[in-house]
Amino acid sequence: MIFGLAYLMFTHKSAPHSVSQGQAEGIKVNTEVEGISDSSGRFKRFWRKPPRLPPQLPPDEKGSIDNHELQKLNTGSKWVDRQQRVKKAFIHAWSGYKMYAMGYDELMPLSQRGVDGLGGLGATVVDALDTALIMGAEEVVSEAGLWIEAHLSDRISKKGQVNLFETTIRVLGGLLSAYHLSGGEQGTNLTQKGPKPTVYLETARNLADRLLLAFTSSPTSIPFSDVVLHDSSAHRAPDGLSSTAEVSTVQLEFNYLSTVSGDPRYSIEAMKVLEHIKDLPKVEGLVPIYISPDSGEFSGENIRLGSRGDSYYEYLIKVWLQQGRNRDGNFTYLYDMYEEAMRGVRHLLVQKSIPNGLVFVGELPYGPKGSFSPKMDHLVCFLPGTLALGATKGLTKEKAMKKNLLKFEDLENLKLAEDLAKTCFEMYSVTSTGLAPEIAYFHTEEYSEHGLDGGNKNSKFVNDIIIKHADRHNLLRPETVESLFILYRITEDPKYQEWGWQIFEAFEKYTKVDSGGYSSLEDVTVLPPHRRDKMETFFLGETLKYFYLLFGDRSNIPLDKYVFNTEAHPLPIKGS
Ligand code: DMJ
Repeated sequence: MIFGLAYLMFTHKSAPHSVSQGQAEGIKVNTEVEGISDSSGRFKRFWRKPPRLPPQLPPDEKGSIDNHELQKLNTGSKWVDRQQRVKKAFIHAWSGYKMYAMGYDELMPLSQRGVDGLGGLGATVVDALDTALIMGAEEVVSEAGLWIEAHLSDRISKKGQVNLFETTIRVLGGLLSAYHLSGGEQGTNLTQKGPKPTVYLETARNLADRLLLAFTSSPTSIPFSDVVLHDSSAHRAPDGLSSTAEVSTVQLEFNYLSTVSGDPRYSIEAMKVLEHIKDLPKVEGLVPIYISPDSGEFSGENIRLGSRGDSYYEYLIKVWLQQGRNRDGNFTYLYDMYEEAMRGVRHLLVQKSIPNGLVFVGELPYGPKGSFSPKMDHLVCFLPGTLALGATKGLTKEKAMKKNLLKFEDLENLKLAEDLAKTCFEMYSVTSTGLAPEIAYFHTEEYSEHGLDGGNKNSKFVNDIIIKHADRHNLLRPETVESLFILYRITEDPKYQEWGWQIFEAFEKYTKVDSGGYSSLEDVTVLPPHRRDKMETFFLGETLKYFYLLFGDRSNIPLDKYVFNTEAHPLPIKGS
């Protein structure tokens, strides 16, 4: 074990700069620092001929900037520029939505109209608001805030069927985050714009009171999947089953609402789900993707960390983290479930591709006795971030090591996190557009298919990753950027920022719509890619927020003080 630990510590030291040649060439040297220029030979000359100072004199005494300081300034302002590019992208996305779809759930940027795909609560407005607060996009804060104040409560009382999970993570989560970030609960007051924080809290309660019916109408602790807002009724999904990830991904939001409202009902109902799942039989901590609200049992044997399974694992650790340093023993079961599940992932789901050994997480569609499928949804790319967070609990790796907080298993999880983040990044690099498909398969001894590569013949991994025709779309999803952000914060390795920038540039190039907004793509393997005419709410709520935070200062929403819900809405950790 001691050798294993030493091995992990040595092999796991991140390379200080593993940016590829092509990437490095694409980096613009910032010109803001006096005496430095990017394209002219002056830059090289500056370095070749250092000023003739007596070597024994420290540079600061001569009033000059030393090389290290200069490099730091240069790098710093490069990321300030890049962060501003993300803010511009956010404003472009918002302006398209505002112009053609204000008040609808989503923008169709090519048809220049709105569509209600999530029940009609203006989901983009609420999903985008805390991103605007974090970026200091004051006009958006004011437009979104005023829309919420004027319309949302009315919509909540009049609209029809909404999905419990989608509405909780996007709308309830967005409102609660906006409440905190605009100064409610003496949170971080990021703005004077928009309505008073209590407007967000009251709207959140109004919504949650109806969503609660999904729990209280069910004969077990497992909620129904849908609620009809106008008649306050709750319903099963057509096949009677709820998704495991959906029922277990509402607790952060309901817990926080109980804390700030003083009403314990929200938290009690939501936590019953996890307490109930704790006692159900599992496969090395892994769970099937369906669960019945009628029997309270899992249904089927399909195990995966992609759709319908993903955020079950994410919330086990995040709900535990949410309780803060003084969390009592009542929550330890969540940490134990998380650790057991990650052991199960490492044992049953992780394999390496051939010929180049990309580490990936596959699926067990027929349970542990059935065959392994080397299929990985882009959704699984949340896992590197969650694993890293679970390992250091939001501290930097350096600090956690110094404080002797990392167990052998934490180091294993951190290593897996870094390997998987690399795979997720390569899912982008391997395609012609530089954007990931919705689903990838991995070439293994047991599984191969020819003629289904991503189109980028220069990628080393073009034969490792297989992309089927039906899976070639890109919905502007956030998971990889989310993991790059968390891994950058935790490992402090700048390669994660560079990878993020490469992905951001690909989004800019292929998904930006001139008249406003960004569009999903039909096929990321062909140039030019066909566009799909939809801007998902999570592009503003998550993808652009994570880019912005990845390129910015680590003190902005620190990971040991906030926990992000699965839709990237930060909620404060108790006592922080
Ligand atoms: C988001 O709504 C959330 O991140 C959810 O957990 C998974 N799917 C989308 C983003 O891809």
